[in-house]
Amino acid sequence: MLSPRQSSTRECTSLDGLWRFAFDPRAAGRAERWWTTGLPGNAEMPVPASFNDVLPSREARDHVGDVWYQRTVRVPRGWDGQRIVLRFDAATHRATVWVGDAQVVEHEGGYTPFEADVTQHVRAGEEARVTVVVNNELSWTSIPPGYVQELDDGRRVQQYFHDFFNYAGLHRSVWLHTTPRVHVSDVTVTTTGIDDTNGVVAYEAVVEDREDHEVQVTVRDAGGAEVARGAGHDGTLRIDDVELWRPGAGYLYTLEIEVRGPGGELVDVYPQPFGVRTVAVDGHRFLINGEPFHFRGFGKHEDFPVHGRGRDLAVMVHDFELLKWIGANSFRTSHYPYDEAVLDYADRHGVVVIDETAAVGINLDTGTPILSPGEALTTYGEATISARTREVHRQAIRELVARDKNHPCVVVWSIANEPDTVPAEARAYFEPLVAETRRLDPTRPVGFANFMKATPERDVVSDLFDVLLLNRYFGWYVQTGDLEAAERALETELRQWAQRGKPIIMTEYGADTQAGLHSVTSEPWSEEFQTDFLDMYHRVFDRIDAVVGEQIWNFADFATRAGISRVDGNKKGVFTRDRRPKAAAHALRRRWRGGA
Ligand code: BDP
Repeated sequence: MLSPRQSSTRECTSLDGLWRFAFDPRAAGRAERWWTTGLPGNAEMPVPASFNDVLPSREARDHVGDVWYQRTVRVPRGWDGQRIVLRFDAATHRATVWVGDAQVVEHEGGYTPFEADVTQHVRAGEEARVTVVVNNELSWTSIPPGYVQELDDGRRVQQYFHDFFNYAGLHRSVWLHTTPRVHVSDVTVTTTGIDDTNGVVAYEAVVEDREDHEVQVTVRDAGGAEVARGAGHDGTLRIDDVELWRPGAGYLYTLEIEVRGPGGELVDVYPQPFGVRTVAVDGHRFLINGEPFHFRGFGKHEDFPVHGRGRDLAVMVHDFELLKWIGANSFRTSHYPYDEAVLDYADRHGVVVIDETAAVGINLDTGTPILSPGEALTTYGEATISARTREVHRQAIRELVARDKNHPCVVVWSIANEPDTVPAEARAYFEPLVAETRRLDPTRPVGFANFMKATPERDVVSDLFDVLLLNRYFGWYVQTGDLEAAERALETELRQWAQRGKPIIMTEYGADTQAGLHSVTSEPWSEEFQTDFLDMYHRVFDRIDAVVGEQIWNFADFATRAGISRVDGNKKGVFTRDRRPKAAAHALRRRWRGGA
């Protein structure tokens, strides 16, 4: 799905700001048709933001069920005759939208965009009422999964198997924008070859209602100069003296797609940024533009006080600057697709991204107290993770690839985090999903973040994937505090994985650390322990050639639901939740930047 972009034929207005808001735990609004009557009460809610921590109440934080957002928007007078589109960058975890009294769209999945053609429901120059019901429940057929527990006292409690708070609401921007009736509705740009001086890219543009219309494309360099041109809705283009997109130097071109009518008149123009770069796996090596790449960075979260998972450009830029400060060159969008502004920024600044779906917690065998469901359930089964879940997961992969395929920063698709890949059923579950990901995008390696219990002897799916993404906690969840034993266990297992002949990227390793807690004897939870723990992992990585990536868990402390192993959230951050460095941050900076 294309990002809304302005051009000489397209206009865009933001619907971000304060919206009317109401909690609706008993789903009364659907029965009472609140989209026709307005919302009860006088609460207001900022968009974008998670609603949970904005209002200081337990009910708000722990709300399970529907919440409603409503506002009016005046449609610009000059939009008469245009196709008008209402777009949500995300609604977590599902939403139904009305314009006036008409339902215009429904969407499942909390981290990918959706839109509706609302031309029939609005008039240029007049006001329109937009109402959205957002539901935050996780079920056995949602991605991520969960279930709602009904307590004896009538309360409903959301249970889930992932270790981050179930923030919800309109986390990302809302847009009203125009396109011409005949318009570009999709574009794919891929690099098909590079040599010392030239790059060849293939493009494919989809144009709606394009009878008698022609497509022309122009490639412009970062300064706006034309460097290649072509015609037709698909083709290949050669860029001489090409400037490659490289880690640390995110050079971007723009493919300008023009649709022209029968008389040659300009009907639509859509500018699509892209980078020229290749990605490949060769034995143990991970190659970007044919050169070995070593991932240094973190698993992150979209998480910050008060607005939860809400889009925040100040925090986003600050985080990127901290990545640069510490010498990181990459991160993983653990554990869901991030706001598109994050990927746009990474494209421009040459930051490498492992892009992950929201399929986290497909695992009822974690054994960790924070995640275990408390009942003896098996991961795969008719009543738990079933073929129906897999179809929702498949759709989540489709929407991720559709949104992010043109981002040069994205070099790996991670289709799940720590699923249960020990039982035989895991193979039947994952085989079609891997095939689907490759079909959708044959140009990028596919992986999933492997859980500690799925050792080389026990895991039944890793051979299906191109890269081995491993999450390991030797020295923390096992051999707690004993870094000597942990070092031996880590090295032994990594050497086993290395025999598979694929690149290994360590996508998680880390220790909870209370900022300000110090210890002469390097006790767990102290800043000294976190530093020693990471040093130990790095010693091991440096001894094993197959390890081509180190992404620490986590960039910053983040919110989780309450539990006996979480004190005000997960503390594995190298930065605190408000982005102050722990001692490990300085140690990492020395490793990753040397003297620089
Ligand atoms: C892994 C998960 C991650 C958790 C982390 C932890 O992938 O989401 O936050 O462990 O326990 O299991 O800190």
